[in-house]
Amino acid sequence: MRIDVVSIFPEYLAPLELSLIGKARQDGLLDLAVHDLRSFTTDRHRTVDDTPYGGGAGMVMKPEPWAQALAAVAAAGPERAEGTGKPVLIVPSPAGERFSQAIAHELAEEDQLVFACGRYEGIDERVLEWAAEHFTVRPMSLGDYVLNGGEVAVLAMVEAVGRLLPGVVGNPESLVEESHSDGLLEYPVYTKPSSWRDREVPAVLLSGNHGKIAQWRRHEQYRRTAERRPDLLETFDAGHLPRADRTAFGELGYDVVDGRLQRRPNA
Ligand code: JDN
Repeated sequence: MRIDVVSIFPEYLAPLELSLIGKARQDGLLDLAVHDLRSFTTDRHRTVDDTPYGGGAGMVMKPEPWAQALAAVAAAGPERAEGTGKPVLIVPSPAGERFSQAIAHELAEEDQLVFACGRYEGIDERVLEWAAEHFTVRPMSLGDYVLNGGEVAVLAMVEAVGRLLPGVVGNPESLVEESHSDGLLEYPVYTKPSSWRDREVPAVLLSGNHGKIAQWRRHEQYRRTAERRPDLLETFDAGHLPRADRTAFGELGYDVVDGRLQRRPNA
């Protein structure tokens, strides 16, 4: 996969040299380049912003440097086979679609991703309209909070996508049993010593009974998800649960109705 990131703070993306993603680049599994938006300006002062039409606080990113940068990274992208779709342009924005594990999996199938990091009050909207001729444009938000610019969101999205690429995570099984891969939060984990500061590891985990351990872990996932993210249970497929799992949900205040979990009144 080819990834291009355009930013006025290219140094902000330095962590992409490290750890798993840095290793994937070294191993040739990921071709990643970071570009300074200012290198696509033509004026003496390398201007990237201007005042907003209609007034208001802050500055807006000028369209022309963005058009030059995006045209350059699209042209330098990988050879595209006939019938291959456009590259995907991801624009971090609090006004974007909510990023998720499902979207990370979609993006991991693409041959080129371009990330456009806005700063100030954002990028002139016409850039996104124009870019739709060359890219599939996806404004994207990590969550309902506001950052100072897109760079930190790009670090998160590149890591989430990069670790799904073939060969990047050493043991692909570690991608299967993790939070959100099955729509539930992960179960709690423990390591040695079995007794630590008068706190014991749950006995079932020391029992050697792998069926019991799997069931305990699944029920812990249900408990945690009900406690911390009950919204995830609204779409959980409860159609084919074993009786013990239905009972576990019953104890958490949920009934199974038409294959869906339903919160019991006054539970
Ligand atoms: O995802 B964000 O919170 C975000 C904030 C800003 C941005 C892009 C993304 N550009 C300016 C602020």
